[in-house]
Amino acid sequence: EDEIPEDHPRYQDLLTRHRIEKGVEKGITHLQGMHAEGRGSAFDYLLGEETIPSADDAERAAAAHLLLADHPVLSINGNVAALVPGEMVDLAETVDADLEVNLFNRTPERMQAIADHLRDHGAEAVKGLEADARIPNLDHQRGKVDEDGIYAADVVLVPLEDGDRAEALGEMDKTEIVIDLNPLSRSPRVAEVPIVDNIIRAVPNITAHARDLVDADRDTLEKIVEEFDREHALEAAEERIRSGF
Ligand code: PTJ
Repeated sequence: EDEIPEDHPRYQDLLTRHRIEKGVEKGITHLQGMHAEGRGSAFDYLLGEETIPSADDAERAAAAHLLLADHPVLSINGNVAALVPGEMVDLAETVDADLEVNLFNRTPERMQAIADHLRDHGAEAVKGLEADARIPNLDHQRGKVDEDGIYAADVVLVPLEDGDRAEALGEMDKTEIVIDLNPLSRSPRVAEVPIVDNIIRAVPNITAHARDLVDADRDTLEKIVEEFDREHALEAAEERIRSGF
């Protein structure tokens, strides 16, 4: 990372690619994570590589949901762990959420490597290794969750999530917050709060909103949640990608 000059016009994109490559080398990120990153990077280019106003609104609504939750859980996969490990730990601490490793391509080695990586970045407890509950209507491997984690959660943050799982989680009556750069992807389309932004910008911004709102009363938080318009968030992102404004 030290080799990438910060004034390079595509600094953030190069940094992201580098982190994913390192993640693959360390056994954290799946090879498919590189393809996912490539797709995300193309959408980000079209968005102007910035947090658009509708994404900032979504990030504020996400912070309000997480603060209102009884049992919020942040889901971590191989791309999330490579890109924003410390930032996810910070967010978990700020909103008092659990961190749970939940993989599309689940292997015991990657589960362990990611849990260790999160602990290296300051996480105290990491869920996902028990896998003593299942998300209904999903195949055995992908449905594995912790009974006292995602299974019991009322609000879940699932960044870069696969469409089937996003749908199955939504059917479990959870409030789902999805971060995905593709506004046409099924995951943001089934989410109560779709955040169309790069996870690298989105997570620190959710944390900043949460810090700002941490002493707010329930009425204020509920108003932010009610006023958020998910359809508008999806349309505004698509409009920006298609026409550049
Ligand atoms: O670590 P695992 O085994 O759980 O696998 C994780 C990946 C991401 C490989 C797996 O879930 C997968 O294949 O996902 P998809 O179907 O490729 O979807 C990834 C979505 O994330 C795509 O819509 C991308 O546009 C989007 N995306 C990629 N990078 C970013 C992103 N969204 C936000 N920020 C990014 N940096």
